[in-house]
Amino acid sequence: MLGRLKSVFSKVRKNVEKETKKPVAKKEKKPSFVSKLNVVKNLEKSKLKKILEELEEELLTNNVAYSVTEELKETIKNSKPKELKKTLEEKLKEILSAEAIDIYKGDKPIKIMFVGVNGVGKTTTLAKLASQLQKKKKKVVMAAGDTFRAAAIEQIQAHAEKLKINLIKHSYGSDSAAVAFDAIEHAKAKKLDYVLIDTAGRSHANEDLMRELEKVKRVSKPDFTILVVDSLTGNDAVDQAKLFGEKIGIEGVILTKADADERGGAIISVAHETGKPILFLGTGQEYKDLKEFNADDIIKQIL
Ligand SMILES: Nc1nc2c(ncn2[C@@H]2O[C@H](COP(=O)(O)OP(=O)(O)OP(=O)(O)O)[C@@H](O)[C@H]2O)c(=O)[nH]1
Ligand SMILES: [Mg+2]
Repeated sequence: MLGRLKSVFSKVRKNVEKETKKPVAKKEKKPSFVSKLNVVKNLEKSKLKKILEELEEELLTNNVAYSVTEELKETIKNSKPKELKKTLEEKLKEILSAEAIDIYKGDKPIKIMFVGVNGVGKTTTLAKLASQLQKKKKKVVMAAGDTFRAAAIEQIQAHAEKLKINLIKHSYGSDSAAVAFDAIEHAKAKKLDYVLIDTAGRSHANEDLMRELEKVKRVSKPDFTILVVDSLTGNDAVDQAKLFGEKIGIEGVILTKADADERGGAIISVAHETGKPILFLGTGQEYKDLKEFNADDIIKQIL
């Protein structure tokens, strides 16, 4: 999934290395040039421009946001040619290592609300997390907070039945906040560990729907509001993350469909633009396909 980014970064390193070596051949004629070349930006101007333009284009094509691309270019320019890999490693680490949150710690019941635009994978991800929590011997209740989309309640009910997990549901058209509230009361009465609250998908540009989501949040006071983002949506993923972050407030992000994403840039972009931790990557359609996010692993795959 990160193969394309790997080749982009390996190419820029090779290009810089190639250009760095050139003046060494002319060492006798121009010794001063060699000593001046302590950082990449001292490369011959036209060569540097070409290398960086090529990099920029390739990063943008692979869903790396413009702002991140600019930062990466700056990082490269200021790096010592021989230390390019290390400098990039540090930069990516800085981008990907937002202060972690621990969804396994807190007072019972721990309430997690899933938000995001339509079809990104909220309900599936909620069910995957429910299944993983169950494996950790945690007692979970799910709240069918999507009372809007046709068949949304049946969809989450099917997961609840398959996983043998309690589901609190109301009828279609009812108040989503009330469903969440009832699920929390249920969890308190039964001394459960987790309440996982599903919500209806909505565009971040729809003010009314965003207000409704604010209400669910106000009523349920989740410990963690998690934005679910589809990695395939590219730059829109960044806009979603920014707007949901501003309007609703989020503690972390889950990127889904990483299994189908050949570009990989969404990971870097979303992490950079939100400053929030990526908690998991969705890597398929089955319950097991939710992998804890590990920045070091990702960096190893990129560089
Ligand atoms: N390949 C792949 N498919 C996924 C992943 N996560 C979710 N899906 C699929 O994406 C589709 C939409 O998933 P849902 O969970 O219904 O998405 P949602 O955000 O709840 O959708 P709405 O409730 O309509 O807003 C389903 O077909 C899922 O199986 C993933 O990590 N990888
Ligand atoms: Mg859903």
